[in-house]
Amino acid sequence: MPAHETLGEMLAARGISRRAFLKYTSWLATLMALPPGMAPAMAEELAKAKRQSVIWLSFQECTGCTESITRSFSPTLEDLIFNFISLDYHHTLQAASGEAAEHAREAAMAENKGKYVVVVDGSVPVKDGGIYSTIAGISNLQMLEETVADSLAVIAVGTCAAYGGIPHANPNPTGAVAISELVKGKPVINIPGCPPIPEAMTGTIAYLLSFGKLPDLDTLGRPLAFFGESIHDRCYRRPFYERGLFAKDFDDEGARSGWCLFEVGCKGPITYNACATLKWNGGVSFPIQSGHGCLGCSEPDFWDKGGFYRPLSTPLRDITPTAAVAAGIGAAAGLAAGALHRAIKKDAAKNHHTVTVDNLEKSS
Ligand code: FSX
Repeated sequence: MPAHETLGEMLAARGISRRAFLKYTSWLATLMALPPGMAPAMAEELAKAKRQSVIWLSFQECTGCTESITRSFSPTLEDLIFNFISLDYHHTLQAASGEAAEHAREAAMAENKGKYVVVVDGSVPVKDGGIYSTIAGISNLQMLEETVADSLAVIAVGTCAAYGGIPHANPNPTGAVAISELVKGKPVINIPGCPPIPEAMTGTIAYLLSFGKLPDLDTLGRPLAFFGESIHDRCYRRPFYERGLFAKDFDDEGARSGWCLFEVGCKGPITYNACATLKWNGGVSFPIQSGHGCLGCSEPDFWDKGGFYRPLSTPLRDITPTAAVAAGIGAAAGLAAGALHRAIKKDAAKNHHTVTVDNLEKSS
């Protein structure tokens, strides 16, 4: 795509009609909970936008985040949006290597001073002067500091970049930290998930391009459009939870009947992400639909919290009904637990904090 070409021109050249483009922005606007009528404005602004320079840095990570975004269902308009940006530097995807790659990063920074977006995946090791991860002869810390200095904004993709992730897990031998702990004076958007949902990444970039501003964020810096509701809020197994119908084992009758996975450790009630609505692989499925509870990978310290197969709190387990009264007490327990979680969430919303394992357990 020529540098002067707008997205609208590029789409027209590829045979994408305005109607199809409007359909896409309507979907995106709905997804991001924008007010009615914003879709045409979004289409207009996005069509006028020119290439956005993006510098993508990968530090301590497993490359799952890049795998996720590159394997979004293709070909789609999301791909075009991604093609539309000028991805000037990306450790995994760039053809250039060595000095040529570093020159590309420096050139992009010089040519787009104050305008480029830095996407970071992976955490940064700061112990012992940051020697545990170096690229191009400099520490990750140095590369981050010099790259963000003249940027417009920073997007930390993946749980490693957003909170430290697995490299930060106890005993954290490299002193891994989150990007937001190191970047000062620039806005940082967190898109956690191990890995994050591709549409949460492309949607956030599209929003930045369309409106030239950050989307609404929660207290953890996550776009509310994708992280405003818990997995539990939108889970298709929720009716079973409300009725007190829980799988006790991954191979019992409840599991085979698709009942709620709360008692086999699902972290859906305290995990904020769009897995239950956007799903994965083009909307095919998500872990809970495949029979496994949510691990809570888009929340801070999910790895250290562990307990992947332990229920979150005790009220349901403690009053697990006997067969004789299963129907009555089971339903009541489910309703009580539902009420408890709703009360905690209401308090969280009122006080602008996120429901975590700690405050859920404290309240139980
Ligand atoms: Fe971390 Fe991403 Fe998990 Fe992996 O880049 S969020 S380990 S999916 O790759 O950083």
